Amino acid sequence: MTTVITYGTFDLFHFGHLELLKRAAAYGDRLIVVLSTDEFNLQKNKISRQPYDLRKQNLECIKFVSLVIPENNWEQKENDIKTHHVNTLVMGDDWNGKFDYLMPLCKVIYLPRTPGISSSILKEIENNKS
Ligand code: C2G
Repeated sequence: MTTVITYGTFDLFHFGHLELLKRAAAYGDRLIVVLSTDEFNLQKNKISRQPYDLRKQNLECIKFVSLVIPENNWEQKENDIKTHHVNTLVMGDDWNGKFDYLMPLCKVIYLPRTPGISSSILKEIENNKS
């Protein structure tokens, strides 16, 4: 059983998120998504449109997502990797290099972001409509 892990806010879930998760899932038998809490988003200078529970529901509908757990801080990754016996951490390449310090614990892979879509773009569209 090989385990992949990834982290994010996944606000206003969109095809860029799905493409990332789909590619990440291909690196193992199960995919764990560590979802930023509303409180942690504030530390990331992000205010998500959707609350944690709704963002969690969205992710739990995806058949190749095995588990969704909360991301409460920047420091928990090492413990997450050990607790869940993670083989590979996958992130979009906007994070390129940022998690290399975890390489002794697991493989770290950065995948190209899907161009042309982001939660911020969707928020802009929503703002312009209202
Ligand atoms: N992503 C992508 N393509 C997009 C948008 C997002 O591949 N068009 C990827 C990001 O690179 C990230 C994941 O989807 O790997 C989730 O994106 P966000 O919800 O924006 O997550 P982020 O704020 O980057 O949080 O500790 C790490 C942070 O929690 C990551």
